[in-house]
Parts: sequence; C-alpha cells; structure tokens
Amino acid sequence: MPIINDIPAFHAFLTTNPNSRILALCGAGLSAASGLPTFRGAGGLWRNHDATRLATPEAFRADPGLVWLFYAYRRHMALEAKPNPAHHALAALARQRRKFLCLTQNVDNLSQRAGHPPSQLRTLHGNLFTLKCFNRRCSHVEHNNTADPLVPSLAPASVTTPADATRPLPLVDADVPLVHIPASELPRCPQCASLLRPGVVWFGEQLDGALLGEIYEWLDEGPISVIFVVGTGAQVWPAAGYVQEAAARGARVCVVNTEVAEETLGPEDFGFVGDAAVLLPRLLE
Ligand code: BJW
Ligand code: ZN
Repeated sequence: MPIINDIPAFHAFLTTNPNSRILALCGAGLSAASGLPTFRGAGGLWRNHDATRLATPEAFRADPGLVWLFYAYRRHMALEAKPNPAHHALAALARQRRKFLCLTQNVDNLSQRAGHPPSQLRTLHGNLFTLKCFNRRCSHVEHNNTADPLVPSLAPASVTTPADATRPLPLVDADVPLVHIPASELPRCPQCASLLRPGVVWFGEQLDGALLGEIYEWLDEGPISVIFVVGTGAQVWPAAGYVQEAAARGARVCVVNTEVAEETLGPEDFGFVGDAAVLLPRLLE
C-alpha cells in the first residue's frame, strides 16, 4: 500500500535525504488555484471545444482564427493570474536545493513569475508568450508578454470583466456565437508575412530536441530520491515517461493531485490528495 496523506512521514523521508537529487513533473493542476483551467475533466472545455483538440497543427490550419482566440484568451487569463503558493513553494525549493529540477508542462509563465530559477526549470510544452512563425522554413521567434490583445481582432479574448453583468462574456459563454476571424487579421511574421502561431508544443509535434537532451543528461547524473508529480494526469508523452525514468533511477513517486489513483503507486510511494496550492507548501516547509 502506498503512503497516503502522511505529511510527517514525507518530512521524515526528506530530512533523511538532505542532499539528494529531486525531480518534479508539473501539470495544469499546479495552476488551478491561480484560476487557470485544466485540460481534461471539468475545466477542459472551452466553449464546447475540447481544449486538447484545439492544441493541434490541424486545428490551426483549419481555422487559425478560432485557435488564436483560444490562445489569446489563455494569454489574457495567464496575464491576469498570479502565481499561487505551490509555484512559490517549488521556486523556494529550487533556491534551497541546487540538485532540484522542475519539468513543467504548463505554458502560463507562472513558475517563472514565482521566481523559479531558470536553470532549474524546463518548460516542456513551450510558452504562451512566445510567438513563432507557422512557416516551417522560417525561424522567426519573438517574445511578447505585454500586448493584450496581440492584434485588435483578438480583443474579445481580453474581455473577462463585463461592463454590463447581464451580458454574457463572449469568450466563455458557449451560447454567444464566436465571430469568425479571417487570417488577414491575425498576427503575422515580420520576416516572411506567414501567420504567427503560439510558441507551444501541439499534439503530434516534437518537443525541443536540445531540451530533451539536457533532461536526459540531468537524469543520468545519478540517483534520484523523489519525483513530485504535481497536478498532472501524466497521460501525455513524453512528459509522462519521466515518472518511470525517475523511478528507474531509484526515485520514490510523490503524487500531489485532487485525485490520486493509489493502485498506480508502489508501496514506498507517497500520495497526497487535494489542492497542490495547499499541500505543496506544507510538504516543503
Ligand atoms: C489538481 C488540481 C489542484 C486539478 N491541485 N491537482 C507514446 C504513447 C502514446 C502516445 C504518444 C506517445 N508518444 C507521443 C504520443 C502522442 C502524444 C500523446 O502523448 N498522446 C497521449 C494523449 C496518448 N504526444 C505528443 O504528440 C507529443 N509529441 C511527441 O511525442 O512528438 C513525437 C511524436 C510525434 C508524433 C507521433 C509520435 C511521436 C507532444 C505533446 C504536446 C502536448 N501539448 C499540450 C498543449 C500545449 C499547449 C497548450 O497549453 O495549449 O500540452 S496538450 C495538453 O496536455 C498540454 C498539457 O501540458 C498536457 C498535459 O496535461 P496536464 O497538465 O496533465 O493537464 P490535465 O488537465 O490532463 O490534468 C490536470 C490534473 O490536475 C488532473 O489530474 C487533475 O486531477 C489535477 N488537478 N486541480 C492538484 N488544485
Ligand atoms: Zn516567418
């Protein structure tokens, strides 16, 4: 049986391994307490669209305006959001322990804004505030975490506070028809005039090869005492594979999630059921 909700047992384990190497794999649940929706489950629908179906190159090719509205809305939400105590607890752990590496699947920039040292953070799925050219032959990349909206046609994505509370919000209320945004009104590459796209990794796309190489170098530097698996369904590859990679290097798995599947954990593993923003600061105090 895994060790469930036993904070003193986890503290005892960490104290007996003061200089050990620690890994974390984080997902959307880490930012849930900051008000950002998750991909699957209750929060996983955006205006009746399955969020994971919009996160594909095919969806962008079919309707770049729709996909841009989805990402413009998420950029706006992330800009409005604040890092929560779980982001801060992981950032503090990174500052305390140089042998801690955090792999995040999140693209919301909240770990960075919590002061997580960049050398101890790897953003597996990119960043909402990076823009890159959709033309594969063009290497243009830019960073923009200020413009909101990015272009005037994406302005509906930035409306989260209705001036008139009786009017529904255009970007969250599925009953309000979305305006079709023609490609001519979307952000364009300054180098080749192709469409710009969000700098995130969509399904079917390769993760950055150099980044994956760096992670394997870190994994192979020695044994790992624990991998925190925080707020992720751990269903998406290659991210999900790091749990097994860490376990193969001796790590005990410590799941922090509102839902913990005990049967997936080994007898030495830890499971903590609840909000990461409440649990992580207690686990790491
Ligand atoms: C809380 C909480 C609270 C709530 N506190 N907890 C091998 C086997 C099978 C398939 C594949 C494979 N290798 C590759 C694939 C294909 C595919 C894949 O994995 N498919 C699976 C779904 C089966 N992978 C890829 O395509 C990847 N590319 C790749 O491998 O390239 C090589 C290749 C290409 C083609 C063929 C074969 C190989 C790329 C994956 C990119 C994923 N991109 C997205 C979108 C990013 C941009 C964006 O944000 O829009 O990444 S999809 C989406 O899922 C997003 C997330 O980062 C990712 C993971 O989701 P996450 O974070 O786990 O969120 P949820 O919602 O699923 O879970 C939230 C959790 O939080 C839940 O557990 C809640 O209970 C919990 N929670 N509130 C704590 N308060
Ligand atoms: Zn270009």
